[in-house]
Amino acid sequence: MRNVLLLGGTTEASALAKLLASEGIATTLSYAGRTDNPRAQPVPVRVGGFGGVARLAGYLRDHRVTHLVDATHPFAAMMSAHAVEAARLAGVPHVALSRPAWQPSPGDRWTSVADMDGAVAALAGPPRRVMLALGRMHVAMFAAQPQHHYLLRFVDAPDSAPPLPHHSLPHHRLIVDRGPFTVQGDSALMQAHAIDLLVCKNAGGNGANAKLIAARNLGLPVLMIDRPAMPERAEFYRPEDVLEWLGHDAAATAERGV
Ligand code: 3Y8
Ligand code: NAP
Repeated sequence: MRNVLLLGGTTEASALAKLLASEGIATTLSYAGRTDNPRAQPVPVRVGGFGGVARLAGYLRDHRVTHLVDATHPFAAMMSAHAVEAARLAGVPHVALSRPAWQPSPGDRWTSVADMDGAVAALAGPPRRVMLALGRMHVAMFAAQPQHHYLLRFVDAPDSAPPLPHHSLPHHRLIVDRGPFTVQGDSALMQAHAIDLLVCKNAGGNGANAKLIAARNLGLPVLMIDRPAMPERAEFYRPEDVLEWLGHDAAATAERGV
């Protein structure tokens, strides 16, 4: 009897949850609890951290999880590292469901930086009108470059208003919106705010690439933050491949008669 724990928070995770529900495969989707109203899912949902690797391994054992699927975002490096380690400790088969990194197309004006610090350093220089499409968790780092006008986009309105003490980012505007976004919407947003530089993570996938196409159409430069290192692991890019992996494995389990 398959019992899947699906670490979610991405478009691909939601697509897989729908597929597993339609196949009648017992699945629990897990959110960290970062947003106020996460998307409803067609499978049972749990919210909140597990409390580290050992506790995640304990969860896998206590809930008789038969397969762990890590479909978290490519920048959720700590969750992904914990998932690999906990699955090994608990002896539970593990696979990742991710998406290929975005590659520049002809006409793209990308400057790649290794990480968030690299993005902050790359913003040294005269004032610009910068769209920080990075969410909320790392915005405070950009206080090191207060000379720019920043357009911020968060999923939830911050508890404190303004989103950041004005002394840290004196010039900023906040948009509260969750993806997936559209090329038309992102183009209009960038033009309305006279954006001249886009900063984003190389998230991959289609849930957030609208801004890249919008920037290309508008001839805007992009500061692209490369992904953090991920542990060695089996990785799929399509929910259907995960289903096959589950089906294949279940057949093997049935053969072993366990
Ligand atoms: C809580 C679950 C679905 C999944 C939708 C995808 C697409 C829309 C694009 C921009 C970039 C950003 C951000 C983004 C996108 C999808 C996907 C994706 C980027 C939700 C969600 C959760 C989160 C957490 C949130 C982070 C933030 C990052 C906003 C739900 C909506 C910037 C990443 O306020 C906070 O603390 C937000 C934190 C981690 C990064 C950050 O540093 O702020 N995602 N995003 C998940 C959990 O609790 O476990 O609320 O429904 C999911 C999605 N966000 O099912 O439709 O597949 O990537 N999410 C980035 O890519 O740079 C927005 O604005 O252009
Ligand atoms: P992270 O930094 O890799 O993880 C930090 C800790 O948060 C983990 O050790 C774990 O806590 C908890 N956690 C993370 N994802 C979880 C999940 N799906 N279920 C239960 N606990 C989880 O993670 P993050 O970058 O903050 O991402 C958090 C969530 O937002 C993930 O679901 C991810 O898919 C989603 N998301 C992130 C981004 C991004 O830019 N980082 C973008 C879109 C969506 P414990 O150690 O206590 O278990």
